[in-house]
Amino acid sequence: MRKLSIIGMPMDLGQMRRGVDMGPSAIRYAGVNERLQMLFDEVIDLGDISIGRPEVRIDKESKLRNLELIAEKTAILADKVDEVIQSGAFPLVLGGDHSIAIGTLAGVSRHYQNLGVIWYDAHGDLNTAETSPSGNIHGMPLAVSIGLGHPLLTKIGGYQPKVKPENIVIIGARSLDEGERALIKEKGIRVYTMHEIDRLGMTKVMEESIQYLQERTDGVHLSLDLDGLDPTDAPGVGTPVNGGISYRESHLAMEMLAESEIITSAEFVEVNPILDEKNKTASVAVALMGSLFGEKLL
Ligand code: 6HN
Ligand code: MN
Ligand code: MN
Ligand code: MN
Repeated sequence: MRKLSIIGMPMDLGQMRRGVDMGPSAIRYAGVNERLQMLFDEVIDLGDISIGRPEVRIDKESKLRNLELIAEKTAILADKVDEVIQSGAFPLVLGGDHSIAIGTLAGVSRHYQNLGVIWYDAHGDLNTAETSPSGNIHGMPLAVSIGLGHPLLTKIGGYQPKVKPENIVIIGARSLDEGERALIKEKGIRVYTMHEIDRLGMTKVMEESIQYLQERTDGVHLSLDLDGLDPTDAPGVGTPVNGGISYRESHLAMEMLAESEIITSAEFVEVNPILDEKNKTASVAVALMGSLFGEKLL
């Protein structure tokens, strides 16, 4: 029996643009439950994790925005994701800004010896307090997950790292900060930038990524930041970058992941309905979920 559990994480504390906290509502409004019900025996919507309306607080020492709150809320998400996996269901997390991945990965990684991650994003999200140009934690979750960053974040769940750098594949990168580039080289993180996607084509990029992860991991988490797509296809995001992955390429990527059956958990993040055009970006997210979970055209 194929079960899916949806967890909403309406958190906008990892960046400065309000509205991304409405991401889960926008994605539900776009029909996620109905769409996925066709593809699973059971879809359970667990509702949203409560974030409240906390005031912005900047950590004096590290200068990190909302550090303690993010640590607290992502730890709650980690436990929820853990419970879902224990229940035998596939965890699907709806963001929220990308800092929520700190929690998702902390929960998922309890269940795998060699967790793999596909980071579908215009950005690397590999900053630390030292390298971050913004102090925004949504630019840091992948670094946190490999054990780099503020201990309040890296130590969630009591162990680190959550993921080994060599088990990560970044797809769609086109805006990397200097410190992130250095880290990618130092740690040997596999990255398919837009350059590789243009040159090789998405088919080859996905074939290689899937084979690479199949060879070394026992589960793969898909962390899909909607800003990985081109802003013409996904305008409702807080940090858009031109020259992104197309809607069609993204569908192809999701369809190939569905065929490969490697994905064991997923999150869709950075949907901001306030910045969107008639809920287009949430609708794109739901359409991509359809492909990821095995919807067929014929
Ligand atoms: N995201 N690299 C920039 C920063 O502020 O660290 C942008 C991060 C964007 C993060 O889109 O999830
Ligand atoms: Mn991101
Ligand atoms: Mn991004
Ligand atoms: Mn499709």
